[in-house]
Amino acid sequence: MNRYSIKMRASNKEEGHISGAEKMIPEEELQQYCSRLLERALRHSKGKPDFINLKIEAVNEEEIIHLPALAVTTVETESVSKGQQVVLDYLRKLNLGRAEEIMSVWSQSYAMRGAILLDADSLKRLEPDRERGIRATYMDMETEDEIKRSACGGKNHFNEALVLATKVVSHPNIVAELCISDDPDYVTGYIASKEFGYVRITTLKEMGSPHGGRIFLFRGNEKDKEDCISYLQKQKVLVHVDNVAER
Ligand code: PML
Ligand code: MG
Repeated sequence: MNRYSIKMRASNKEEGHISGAEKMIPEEELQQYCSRLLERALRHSKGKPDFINLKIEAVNEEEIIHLPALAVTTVETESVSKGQQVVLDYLRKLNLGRAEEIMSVWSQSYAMRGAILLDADSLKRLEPDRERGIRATYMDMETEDEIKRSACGGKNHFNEALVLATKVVSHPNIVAELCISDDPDYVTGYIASKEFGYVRITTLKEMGSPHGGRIFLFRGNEKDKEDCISYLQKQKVLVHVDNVAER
């Protein structure tokens, strides 16, 4: 099967980054997805873009690795502070001694297109370009389910985030990922790790807030860091989302 990667990003002068998306789809679906992603860029709750970039590249099937999706747990929280407490508890369960300090770095990711890559112990930021951050790319979901397939051109926060988190935390040097959506009308966020899977937290920010971003928590040496950045930005990954386990 001939597959193509599509990357969409949209921005404007006032807001900066507005929207971004990743797909890796069969050639027959290329036209349909380009128009869906364009639609998504034009109708985003963060604002009207004055710049839209659609990048399309052929993908060699042999380069793709296939991963099962992380198991999913949902924690219902009725306030932002309770949601943040859940994240803190998981950071501690992962033996991350500087959990509060890690949480306080999160806000530095809010205006970035990519994520912060943070040394989990020294709390040093490791991205070569700190304004842009590290963007995990070249990934999509793999599913036999026709309904999921046809829905995935529009934005499905959960499916897309589960795919991204599965790719990210599968790297041996990533300890965990933290995410709050930057979409003003979406308040569910998560902490993902190999140990605890994908833990959704239903309130991680106030409704209406455009502040969101990601931290990838890393543990390793300089060589591991180079491998990790290359994996996050270049490795092609398809994530099976059928039979997602609920914890
Ligand atoms: C985003 O806006 O890209 C992040 C979405 C987080 C999804 C959290 C969830 O619903 O599980
Ligand atoms: Mg967004």
